[in-house]
Amino acid sequence: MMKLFYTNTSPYSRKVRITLLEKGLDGEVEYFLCNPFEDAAELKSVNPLGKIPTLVLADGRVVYDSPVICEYLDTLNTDSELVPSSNDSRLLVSTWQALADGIVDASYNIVMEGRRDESERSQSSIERWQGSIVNSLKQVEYQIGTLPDEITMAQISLAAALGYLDFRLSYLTWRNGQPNIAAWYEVFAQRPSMVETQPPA
Ligand SMILES: N[C@@H](CCC(=O)N[C@@H](CS)C(=O)NCC(=O)O)C(=O)O
Repeated sequence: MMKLFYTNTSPYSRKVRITLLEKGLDGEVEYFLCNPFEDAAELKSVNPLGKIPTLVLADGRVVYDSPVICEYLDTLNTDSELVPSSNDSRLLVSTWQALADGIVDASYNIVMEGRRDESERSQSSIERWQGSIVNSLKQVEYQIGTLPDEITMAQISLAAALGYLDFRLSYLTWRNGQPNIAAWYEVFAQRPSMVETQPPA
């Protein structure tokens, strides 16, 4: 049995959980709730970075971070090919994943910055991260038609990012000015893997 260190609110963990469900591997994982900022001794004993998601394989090997975990999970069966094996498709999908993960990175940074004492908070950093989210969303709106027809890590990563924007940064109202992304997400968000992994209200 594999073991996944995760939380219900972590967008990177959600990406992995969606992947597990889409690959039909959900039953092969023990889910271990672990807040990296609190009781993280066990997590740190396997991952020196102390970050979630972290996956421990049945043979004890430890896998992180989220793109590496998802790439590994994709090799476990051939039910779907979430990371395409052909070079051009893989490049497209991996770059989509990097863009979506970058939106998550900037969003997560804003959330963490907001938790700092006001005297330590950097407004200029927050504005810079918001700028990169806005720019990235424009790019996604423009290139949404290049998503592969079949489900891949591109769609899963994008959906995890948009879900996190809704969850933590809804004031950015990302749907405004991005009708194509909004229409795409409305359909994708209905997948059971998305519904099951929704962050708590
Ligand atoms: N690039 C990593 C990012 C993982 C990450 O930053 N996870 C956050 C939770 S959402 C975390 O564990 N933070 C703890 C910390 O920064 O110490 C991935 O894709 O897995």
